[in-house]
Order: sequence, then structure tokens, then C-alpha cells
Amino acid sequence: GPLQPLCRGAFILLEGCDRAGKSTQAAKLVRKLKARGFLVEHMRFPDRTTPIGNMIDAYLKSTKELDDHAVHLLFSANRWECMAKMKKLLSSGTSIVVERYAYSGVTFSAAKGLELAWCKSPDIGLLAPDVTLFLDLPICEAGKREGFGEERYENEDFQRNVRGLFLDMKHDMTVGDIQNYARKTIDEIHGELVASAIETIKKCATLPLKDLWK
Ligand code: Z5A
Repeated sequence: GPLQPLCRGAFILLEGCDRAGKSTQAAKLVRKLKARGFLVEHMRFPDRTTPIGNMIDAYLKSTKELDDHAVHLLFSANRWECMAKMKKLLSSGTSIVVERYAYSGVTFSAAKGLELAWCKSPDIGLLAPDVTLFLDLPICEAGKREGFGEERYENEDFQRNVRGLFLDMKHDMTVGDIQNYARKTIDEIHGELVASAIETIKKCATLPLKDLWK
């Protein structure tokens, strides 16, 4: 019969501040997409399972001190080391739902005072997400949620800075109408994310993969 055009998977990114609900939503989204018959995998950054990820984990748990520039480059390297796997999944037709990526990389380091352009440069040329769903949450709300305050960066002043930088970068993210996502109930947000994800999967099926910030 006629050759079927090969449909690639979509790179769906969930970004947002601490406690905004990325893990909760990513898990629910992956489950729902699978139930609807889509091929999908769940990934998160930092990927703490690799040797580079182990160093990042020790840094986040404050058992290890590292220069701000050095740790920034480790976070970026941790994404680069996953590129081959991500490209392989996408080109074989599997979508990926990813928690955090270069936007977290840039905002967290810039919030420490590193120059924005310098922060972006090591991530230039990574695979670009097909959609970035930004879960926004006011910091005072995040502080009320479970688990806040256990790792490095988990203090309100720092998180307020990070949120400001995220909001500055929103024009750069391919987002839909995501205002106040994280203020809605888990199920309301879930419904919106499922709709966005399916729309993205359909839209990107025959489009080429793109490079970030190029
Ligand atoms: N970092 C960096 O510096 N550079 C980089 O390049 C990258 C990351 C990639 C670790 O990240 C740190 O690394 C992070 C950024 C920095 N530092 N900080 N802060 P991480 O992703 O491993 O962080 P995490 O601590 O595992 O995730 P998180 O951001 O803290 O949480 P979340 O995934 O967004 O939220 P959640 O676990 O799904 O939900 C939190 C709680 O809220 C939980 O009890 C839920 O049941 C509840 N929840 C969720 N949604 C709702 C709604 N809608 N209503 C009410 N309650 C809710």
C-alpha cells in the first residue's frame, strides 16, 4: 500500500515555580494520554539518575557546594546528555511529557545574579519544546503547599525572584492561555493540559523537530 508519512511524537514541557504542581500534572497527563492510546514517556530535569545528575542532587540537598557557573553548566549538560534519547523517542513516534527544562535553568541562575545571555548560551541548540505549559502560582500560595522548604532555593524571596524571571520569559514560551493554572483545582488544570497536549501532538505530527533559541 501507499507509504504512511511517519508521525513524530510531541515534546510537551511543563514549567513553573516550586510546588506549582508540575509532578502531579505530568503524572496525570501521562496516564490520560496512555489511556487514550498515545505513545508517551515521562521525563524530568534534573535527571538525578546520571553521574552528572548525582552531582546536581548533592548540590540541591546542600551536601555539596559548587560555583554558581559550574552548577549552571551541569544542569545544561544534564539536558544535553539526554538529547539522543529524546530525539530517538520523538522520531519513533513517542511523545514526551517533560518537567522543567532550560527555562528553569536560566531563571534559577539569573536569579542568583548571573547574566541572562550567559545563562541561555549553553542551552542554545537543545531540542525545543513543541509547547511549554507554564504553571504559575503566587509564592504565598506555594509556601502553603506540602514539601516547601526542604532543598536549596526553597525560600520565598528567592522564589519570588525566580517567578519574576519566568514571567519575563513568557513571551519566549509557546504557551496557550495559561493564566493562573496552578490556582485552579488539580482536575480543572488537568483538563486544560490534556486538551493542549492532544492539540500539540496532532499539530506537530508531521512538522520537523526544532532547536531551542536558534
Ligand atoms: N533547577 C535549576 O536550578 N536549574 C535547572 O536547569 C533545572 C532545575 C532543570 C529541583 O527541581 C530544583 O532544581 C528546582 C529548580 C532547580 N529548585 N527549586 N525550587 P525539581 O523539579 O526536582 O523540584 P521538585 O522539588 O521536585 O518539584 P517542585 O517544583 O517543588 O514541585 P512541583 O512538581 O511543581 O509540584 P507537585 O509536587 O506536583 O505539587 C506540590 C504540592 O502541591 C503537592 O502536595 C500537590 O498535591 C499540591 N498541589 C498540586 N497541584 C495543586 C492544585 N492545583 N491545588 C492545590 N494543591 C496542589
